[in-house]
Amino acid sequence: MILHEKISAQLPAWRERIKSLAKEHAEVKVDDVTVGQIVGGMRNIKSLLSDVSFVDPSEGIRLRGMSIPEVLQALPRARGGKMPLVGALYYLLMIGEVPSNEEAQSVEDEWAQRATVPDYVYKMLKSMPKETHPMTLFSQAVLALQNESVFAARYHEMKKDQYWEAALEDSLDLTAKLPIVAAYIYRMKYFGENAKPKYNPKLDYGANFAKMMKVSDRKGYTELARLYFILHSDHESGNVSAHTMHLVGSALSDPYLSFSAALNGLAGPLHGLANQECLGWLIEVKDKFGGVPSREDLYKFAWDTLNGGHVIPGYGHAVLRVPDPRFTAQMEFAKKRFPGDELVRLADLVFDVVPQVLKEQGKAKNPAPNVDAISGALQYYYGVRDFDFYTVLFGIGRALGVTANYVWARALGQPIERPKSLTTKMLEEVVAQRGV
Ligand code: HAX
Repeated sequence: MILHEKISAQLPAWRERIKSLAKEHAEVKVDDVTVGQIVGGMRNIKSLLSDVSFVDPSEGIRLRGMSIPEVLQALPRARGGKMPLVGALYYLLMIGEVPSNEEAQSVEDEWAQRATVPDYVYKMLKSMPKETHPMTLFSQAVLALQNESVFAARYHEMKKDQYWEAALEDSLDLTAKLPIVAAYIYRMKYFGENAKPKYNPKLDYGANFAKMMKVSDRKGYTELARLYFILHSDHESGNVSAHTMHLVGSALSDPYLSFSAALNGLAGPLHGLANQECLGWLIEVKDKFGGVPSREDLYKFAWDTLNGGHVIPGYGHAVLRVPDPRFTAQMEFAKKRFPGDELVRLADLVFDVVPQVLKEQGKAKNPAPNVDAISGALQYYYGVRDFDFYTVLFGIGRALGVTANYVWARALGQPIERPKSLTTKMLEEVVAQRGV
């Protein structure tokens, strides 16, 4: 298998680099931790290691060193499409190199071979109460699939340096099954259908997802699915979903257990659920004003949201200090394909007004839009209008980045994570001793 071969070839050199850092340079200081960071959600403490992606606050995400426009330009495209193959992105995340067409296709082929979901998973999903949130169903399905984990089955017979191979098997299996599970949840929950979605091995990952979702503009939605999964794949390792995957995986919980936990973090309104919240906010504006409001009306509405004690979803970021390039890529997609769409025009106006409002309020360190400010509007355009499903879509994309990180964490023998906590009294004593 291509990913296995390529990682095997790279491993000796990577292991040497990590060994040298751990053995010869362990005492070198990287950062100082402040009281503000400890009481402030560990913001910006440099304490995680990932070579898969990096977020530059003034520029945005780089996936294996490549910016979003570079990724969209350089990766092999799906036949007849303008967007790259999702398999090409997975290759890039796993291997750190832009694949050839054949290499990208071989990842797509791996997925096609593994794209089956056991019956008991469908039965379990069907038996849940109707009102269950789709993210709960999605996370449950991943947990149920844990039954199939190669990592868990082989754990007792594997040596430590073989963990990554089982992790790679699980990662390919899991990522192959996620679009099927997600499409099943969508059709079951909102359309009352129980047919098991069928993955067509002749189509790529994005095209299969569009087919299984049964949207009316399949061609357009195929391109959006490819873009969406690529943009949502990774955002370095400190965000809640990626960090959860890393933390749980560090206990050698297999990729299914770890990813189910990551999804539970993604389901929080300050993280992945923000796309659902954001579209809800846009529609509230649209309904209140009977369409796209004037600048003045929107300005007042944004202030009302803040004065009501709410955040404006889709704006602000813990690390970024500029408009998120993932927002920009989605906005460009929408403006190219359906510039007259009311929600897209509204999202554009919000982009013009809300940063100014947040600046005036003076609290948010970053008044610019993040990935969620527009993603729901695009789904809405293609007829996927059940907001609470949007975080599931995010989850499919996020699996690509966090499983690549998981494989490399096992390959490089990253240890169990265990930071140290202090009591409030201890912190106060530190402050008193320093005399500040
Ligand atoms: N609207 C109103 N207030 C905001 C705000 C926004 N969009 N963004 C930040 N603030 C406020 C914070 O609530 C905080 O207020 P308090 O001091 O009263 O607690 C203050 O500004 C400082 O926050 P910050 O340091 O700028 O931001 P944080 O790192 O604490 O939080 C968040 C980052 C993304 C959680 C935050 O900007 C937010 O809540 N945004 C809205 C929700 C959202 O869009 N989330 C999705 C983020 C992207 C993502 O992870 N997607 O999955």
